[in-house]
Amino acid sequence: MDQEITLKVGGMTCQNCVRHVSTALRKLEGVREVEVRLAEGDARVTLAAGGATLGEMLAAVQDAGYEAQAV
Ligand SMILES: [Cu+2]
Repeated sequence: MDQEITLKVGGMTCQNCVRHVSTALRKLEGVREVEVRLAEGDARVTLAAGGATLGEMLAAVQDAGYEAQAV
């Protein structure tokens, strides 16, 4: 079953940032869908069972140069 996970993302200032964060998350195992919202400063990830861990998602966003934390 798919899971919906929301991450708080800090440091995004424009649509390029949104794209960087989306791309980083989409590369992860089991990620089906990513919706990053600039105004809200969050990312909603739809994840297949057995996919990436929360830690991997946070690390991916941080490696892309943004702050991330679990909600
Ligand atoms: Cu930007």
